[in-house]
Amino acid sequence: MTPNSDPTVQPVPASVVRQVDDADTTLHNPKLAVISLGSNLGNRLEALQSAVDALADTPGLKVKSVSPVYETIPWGVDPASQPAYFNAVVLVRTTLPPASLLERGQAVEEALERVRDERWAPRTIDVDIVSYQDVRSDDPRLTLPHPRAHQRAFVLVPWHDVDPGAELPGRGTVTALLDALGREGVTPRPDLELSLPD
Ligand code: A4P
Ligand code: MG
Repeated sequence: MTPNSDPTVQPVPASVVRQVDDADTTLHNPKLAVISLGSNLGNRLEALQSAVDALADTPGLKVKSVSPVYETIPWGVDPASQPAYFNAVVLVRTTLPPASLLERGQAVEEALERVRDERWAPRTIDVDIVSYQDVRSDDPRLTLPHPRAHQRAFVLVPWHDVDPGAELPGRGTVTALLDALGREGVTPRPDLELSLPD
């Protein structure tokens, strides 16, 4: 189903990870949040890029890194029933509290004309908050960390690219989670690239 699904294809080297200067001090006491982007309808790359741009345009938020793009087999549904996803992970520093960050993510989804019908239906864009610093929450409106992130190579692989030492609060390191889970169904697309707005 994926055009580039050769299992011998190696992950994209970290050198292509888009990153800005760590010395950025324009936000006062920002928190680090990890955001997962997914699209499997319409122009998938354009949707991911629009989401990155909209996040970067958010007051109180700076995009720190943008991962390479991966083509991924739909998770949670019959893989033959939906188009393949493009997935990426964005690291942000933000002074927005978690609820406001979720609201902003949902506004980005609305702006990209995402239609909400059944669960896990194809979508132009999905913006999920994977983690927000070390915050833990069971609130169904915003569960932190994201309750399914540890089971999803399409989240862990690009997250590992942008932050190889990352830890999923309560679940362990991303490296260990990936070692246990494997990278099946997650194919690098080195021909595609997301840019980080200036
Ligand atoms: N919500 C709770 N916690 C969070 C969080 N940490 N981040 C609530 C974002 N939202 C959170 O989400 C449903 C509700 O979850 C929201 O009202 C929000 O308050 P939704 O985006 O409206 O619906 P959904 O995305 O269809 O449901 P769900 O359960 O969030 O789905 P997932 O888990 O996001 O999975 N396969 C591949 N290969 N790639 C993908 O990107 N994505 C999904 C969606 C399924 N399969 C996929 C992919
Ligand atoms: Mg979602």
